[in-house]
Amino acid sequence: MSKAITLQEFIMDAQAEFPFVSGQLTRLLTDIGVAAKIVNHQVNRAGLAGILGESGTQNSHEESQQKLDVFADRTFMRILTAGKSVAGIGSEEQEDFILCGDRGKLGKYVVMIDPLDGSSNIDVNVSIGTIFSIYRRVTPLGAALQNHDFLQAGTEQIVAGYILYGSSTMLVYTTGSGVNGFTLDPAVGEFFLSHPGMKFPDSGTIYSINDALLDAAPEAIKRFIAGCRDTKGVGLKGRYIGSLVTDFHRNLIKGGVYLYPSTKTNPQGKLRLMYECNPLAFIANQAGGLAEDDRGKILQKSPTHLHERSPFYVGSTNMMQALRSCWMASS
Ligand code: P6P
Repeated sequence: MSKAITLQEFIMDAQAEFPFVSGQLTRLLTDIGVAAKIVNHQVNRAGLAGILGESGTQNSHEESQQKLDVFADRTFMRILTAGKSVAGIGSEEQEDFILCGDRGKLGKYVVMIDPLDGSSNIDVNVSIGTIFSIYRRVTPLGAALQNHDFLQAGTEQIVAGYILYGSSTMLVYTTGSGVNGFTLDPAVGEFFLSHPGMKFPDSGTIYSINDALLDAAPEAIKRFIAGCRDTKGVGLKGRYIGSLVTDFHRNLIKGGVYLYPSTKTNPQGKLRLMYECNPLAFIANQAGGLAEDDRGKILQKSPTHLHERSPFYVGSTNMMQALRSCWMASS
């Protein structure tokens, strides 16, 4: 029986292919794994640790922060800063970019992160997740970080990944050479390679959308969902958990499409471009799927603000092409 490969071994093997690298990315990926284990431990005991519920504070979007939101944000900030590979961090839980100070002065990377997405599900024990993107800083090492170090198009991502705190805890990420999934074995506190070379099935039977948005959504979305429902026995299923990482991961494994549309009241939808849409779009593309907004490609968008929103449609190629046909038919 072949030896199970740990996340650390996988990361080190990947670095060996690039003999002249500094090792900062290896350290950064390792740090993400460590932070994930610490957050996972708290998520798994949320009901016991007095860490359920609201923290009494609000994030920059005036959304009440769950205690675990704050814990996850502080944990990733602390560990990524200590690792000295990161010069700055953009987080859903922080109004502005966070500079990593002296420790980050020679850091080659900036990180965009949603520390705990779907946190409104914590108190009802539904799976939640962390989503992250890694970019190379644009300004020279040692120089003061500028906005354009952070506000890069999704095509510039070096790494994108998510942690799913579910029935098991998984770390799924890509460095641009495919998508690999690692499952945490809590008995030994290690992530082991469990899902090498993850691929979206070309087609799927699942569509994921908040049905309450449909009346206010674009005609193309209404047309697409009507088509999903008019299956004449094909048997498409509506599955929507309301936790983006969980909905995305299920569709990645089984085949399907997730839609968070623009609406009349929210023309840019709800999801955030930098730390929700772009990382999952990079992963989707690397897994043979497609990801778009109302006008097509999402990774090419030039961001103007850390917290800007974007309509987001992502999933199996054949289903996304059917959605494209609905946009064409509605134009
Ligand atoms: P709605 C959670 O707040 C989140 O950002 C995603 O995890 C989730 O897919 C979406 O919002 C749910 O939004 O409007 O359907 O409750």
